[in-house]
Amino acid sequence: MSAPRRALVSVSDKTDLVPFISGLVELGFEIISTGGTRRTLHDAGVPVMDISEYTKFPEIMNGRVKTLHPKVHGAILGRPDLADDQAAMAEHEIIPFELVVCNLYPFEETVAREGVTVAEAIEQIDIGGPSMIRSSAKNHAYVGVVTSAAQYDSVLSALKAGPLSEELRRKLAAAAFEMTARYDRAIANYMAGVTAEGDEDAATFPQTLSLDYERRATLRYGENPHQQAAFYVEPRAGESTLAATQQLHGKELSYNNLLDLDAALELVREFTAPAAVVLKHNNPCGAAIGDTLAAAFEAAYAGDPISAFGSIIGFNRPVDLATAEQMCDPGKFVEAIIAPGFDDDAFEALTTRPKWKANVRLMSCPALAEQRPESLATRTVGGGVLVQTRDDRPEDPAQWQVVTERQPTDEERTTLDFAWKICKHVKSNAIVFAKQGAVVGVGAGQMSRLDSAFIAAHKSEGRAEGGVVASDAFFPFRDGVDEAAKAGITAVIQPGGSRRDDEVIAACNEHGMTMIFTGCRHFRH
Ligand code: 93A
Repeated sequence: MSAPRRALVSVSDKTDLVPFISGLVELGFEIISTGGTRRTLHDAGVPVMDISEYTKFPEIMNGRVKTLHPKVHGAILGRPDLADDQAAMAEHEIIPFELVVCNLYPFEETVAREGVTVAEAIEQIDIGGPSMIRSSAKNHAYVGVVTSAAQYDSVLSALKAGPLSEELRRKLAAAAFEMTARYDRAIANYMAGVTAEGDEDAATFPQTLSLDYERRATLRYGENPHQQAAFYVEPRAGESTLAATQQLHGKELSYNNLLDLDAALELVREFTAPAAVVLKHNNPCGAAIGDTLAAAFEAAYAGDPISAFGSIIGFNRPVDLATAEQMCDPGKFVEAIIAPGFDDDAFEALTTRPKWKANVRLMSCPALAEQRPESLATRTVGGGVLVQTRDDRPEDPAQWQVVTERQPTDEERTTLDFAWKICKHVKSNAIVFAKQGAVVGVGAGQMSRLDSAFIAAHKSEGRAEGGVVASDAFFPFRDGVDEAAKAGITAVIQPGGSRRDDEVIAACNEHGMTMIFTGCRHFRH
């Protein structure tokens, strides 16, 4: 008589377990389980044998040792068609498992909870489960290993058609090793945090940096059509991140779209008043706040309508019909829009009226206004990764210093504050001209601050009269300020800290300008 078909089942997360295991029983499987799993199955009327009945060894130490037994691992690792293994199995009354169903103690969920002690966390480190999973995955030539409820349906239907194929067993094994690797990475990260207590550097920057991201999508191409690309996301990405954003409509997102959408998201949530930002190549070419979203959009798009053609738009309020109508204007072309949501009539307008209606990507991020969860910003360099904390220190205008003879007017102060927020999101050297809550000229990514000032002045096309300028880092010479004065700018905001601050302050006083030092630089390389 051939050995019975056996499945070993030991799961912490019992979601969808009963129908799956009932299906196995119908196919003739005998089920062997650990304490809690056995109880769940037994209570649901599924015939099941306790693991200790098979091992003849009780679960001990409050469950710390329940499956760590040679009769369990022999039954998983044995190769029934090998003479040596066969002899060992016969001698020790080991019956092979065809299937192992196991998921692990919820370690990550536990340490994510507020106020969890180290002892509680340690108790949630599963030892027996990963051992069984790794044994099964190693011996996948004979054993199918199921590590997630998401696999139950496909495994059961495959089994209904016959024994699991080599290909499926291999896929399940790969998924199993992926899972245990992540599980151990989470434990290692937690332990590194525990041992680093009091050592701020080590607490922020773990000894080993694991980029444990999941592939969300392969993209049509990268920055250019000859480059391949994919989008990976953190499994626990926060609600306010690009990863949590839903595409409601439009063409497939490109690599560059994703970059610009992220930049739009980060920029627009700087504002509490209704705001619109217009992004091109990762820099804002327009941005504005207004009494209404439609007014903000109109002013933002008007900042640089030529550059705005084919742009990515970000809003910090759900898009309403009035704003959508503005965007549908025949002279405008929008690639993608990100907002906390879209009113029904606005959605209808954007997806039926403009020429670009079929393609425009509509992205919804309901939690857009919330701060991005604390995380590190990474960037690759040849052979390595640079890591820094985000440039998200809250600004405190109470600490800003007016360094000129003239104090800013209320209107100037509001626009200086606005321009300073924009400036932080512009590639260095960044110069932003703004007026009445709207950007009128941006000089981005130049190798000299003066060139950025020239460009901002050129872009403002005479509209900077009475406006303000923000500079992401100090003016090293007075020339940048002189250039702004020529364009009609009356107020300046910048970090200060140059050896020639005196020269720059004197220039402002000469021009009758007012200037604020923020004491905080916002380079963006
Ligand atoms: O404490 S353990 O590391 N020791 C073990 O021998 C062991 N065997 C299975 N944890 C162990 N398990 C885990 O118990 C499984 O990975 C599963 O998550 C859980 C199922 O326990 P129960 O069936 O009692 O609910």
